Amino acid sequence: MKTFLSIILALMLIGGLVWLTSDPKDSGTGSTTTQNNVSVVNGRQIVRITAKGGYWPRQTVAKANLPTTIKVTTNGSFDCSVALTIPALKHRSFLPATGETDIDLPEQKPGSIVQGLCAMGMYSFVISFN
Ligand SMILES: [Cu+2]
Repeated sequence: MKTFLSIILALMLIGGLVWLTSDPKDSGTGSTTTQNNVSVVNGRQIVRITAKGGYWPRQTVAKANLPTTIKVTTNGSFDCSVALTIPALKHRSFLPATGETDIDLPEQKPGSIVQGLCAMGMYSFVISFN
C-alpha cells in the first residue's frame, strides 16, 4: 500500500511537468459526447470512459441485465486518474499512460450503481444501470 501511494505521488509530480508540455491533439475516442459512450456489440454492452485529469463522462446511464465491459481510454494521461479503483468489483489497476483497458462487469441489476475512483478518491465516475 505504501508503494502504491508513492507511485501515485510520483505520478502527480510527473503529471505537473507533463501538463505544460503535453500536446493538445487528443481527439479520437476521447471526444465522444456523454450520450454516446454506451454501445452494444454482439450482446455485450461497452461503456467508454476516458481517464485524463479525471474521468469523462462523469455520469453514464447504461442498461441493466447485460454483460458489460468498461473500456477505459487513456491518452497521454500522467495524473492519478490512471490509478483506477472500482470498489464494487474489488478492482484496482494502473492504466497505461496511453491505451485502452477493458474491465468486465457482471450483469447488473436495475438500479445498481458502479462507481470508479482514482486511488486517492479525488476523481470519480458513476455508471447507473436501469
Ligand atoms: Cu487522485
